[in-house]
Amino acid sequence: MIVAEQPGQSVESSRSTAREFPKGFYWGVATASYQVEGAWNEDGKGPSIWDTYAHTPGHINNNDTGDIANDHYHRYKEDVALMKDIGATAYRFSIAWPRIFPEGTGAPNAKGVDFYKRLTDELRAKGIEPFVTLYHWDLPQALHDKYGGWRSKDTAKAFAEYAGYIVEQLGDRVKHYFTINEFRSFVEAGYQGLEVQVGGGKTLHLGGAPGLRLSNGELNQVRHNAVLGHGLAVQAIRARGRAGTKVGFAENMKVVVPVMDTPEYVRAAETATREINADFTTVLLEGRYTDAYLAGAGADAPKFTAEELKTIASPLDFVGINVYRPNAYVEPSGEAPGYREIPFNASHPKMHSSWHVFDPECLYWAPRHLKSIWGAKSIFITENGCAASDVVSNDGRVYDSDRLMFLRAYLTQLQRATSDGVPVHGYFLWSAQDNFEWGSGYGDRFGIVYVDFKTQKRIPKLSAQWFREAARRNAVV
Ligand code: GBH
Repeated sequence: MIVAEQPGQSVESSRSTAREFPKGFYWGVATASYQVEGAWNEDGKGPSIWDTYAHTPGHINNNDTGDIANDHYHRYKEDVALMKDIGATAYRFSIAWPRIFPEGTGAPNAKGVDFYKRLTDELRAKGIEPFVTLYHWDLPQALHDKYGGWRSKDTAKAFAEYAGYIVEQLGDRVKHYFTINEFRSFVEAGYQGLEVQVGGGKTLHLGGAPGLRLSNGELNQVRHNAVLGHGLAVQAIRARGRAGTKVGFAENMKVVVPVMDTPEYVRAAETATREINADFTTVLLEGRYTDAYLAGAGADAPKFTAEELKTIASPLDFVGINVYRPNAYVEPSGEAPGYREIPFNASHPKMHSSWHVFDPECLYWAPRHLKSIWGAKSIFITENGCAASDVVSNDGRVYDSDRLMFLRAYLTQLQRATSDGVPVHGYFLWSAQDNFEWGSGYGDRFGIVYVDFKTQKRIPKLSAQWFREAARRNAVV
């Protein structure tokens, strides 16, 4: 139907409404303590399992470490100013637990707490909302030595104690808290030694701290202790936080994409989503392990009580998910479990990281499933982004055209979810800056700001220019 006399104007007006996000939508950038802070042994900080792991030769690409990283601990003011420049209205960062409790438990370290007070003051002065992650994998080494880390429920209890202390200290300036970042990643990388088939007969080893290779039974117990730690932390935050303090988790829920958007296929995708996330997202939101999960684990199933399940599913204010890739495509099946996974074609497009399968639709389906399966009322995309082979060109700029493609395509799908009524309230781009990418060291660049790690010079990339305009218009541009 042709309604416009002046086509140009009509395109412009439909574009601005069609691509807009809801009012008040947060445009955030994200980082994590070990990946950016540096200052690994300053101001009374205790060592973390990542300090130990990265200091062991052979663990990290190029034997890189996070000892200095982005030196964010000292340069936080410059970094916050840069966030302001690129239009971010929120910053998701994590707190290094061993800065607060160098021994994991016991006496807090005032200088560690002070750093986060200075950082959050700076953010608030610039009108950037702080979102705190309490655990992004840098467990105090002392808890690993004392308890075996997450193998013990004592670590879960210590985590709750630490979480309660943080909301007492920062509650006047920070409203939003995520307990644990990516349960699955740190458990499987650190306690199993994750191996990923990347095609062409190649296997990728994605190990992480503390570098263990546990049996299946022990591993399932670690998974359970981690979700229990989350639940205990939520209770501690409710008990010790102020009115208005909000809490959720940040999990990389596996994303299931239906082959097509029809009721039967969507039902198959929802069934698959519950089952393949049974050990984390499902138990966190339902307070029960699915029958199929327990039957599949058999004698290796975790040991737990009914009381613990209730704790694990303590009511939340929002759900955070890190979304990078689709994990499965499914079609319905007449046989149990009611869906069939479709293999990924070898030619399926990928981003720069070997594991990073490209499909913007995962950023549509992940939040839609959260709403339709579990009735989520408030959702944050706590991470999304991609690595790219960024270089500084002769004119001094960084042209990350592939990241630009990625962001525009993925955010178009996220916008589609919000216009379908899925309650997504904010988006955090990973990452605010290039940083220490775990086992890949400084070899994988995920930032929208380039960092020269020799000089600590920061250069906003082309994608930062795009992000600023999108944030300013609250729309896909
Ligand atoms: C996130 O995890 C982290 O939270 C963040 O610290 C990190 O820097 C960022 O993403 C970028 O990597 O997905 O099945 O192919 C990374 C997510 C999960 C990616 C495990 C690699 C390998 C298995 N990682 N994944 S798979």
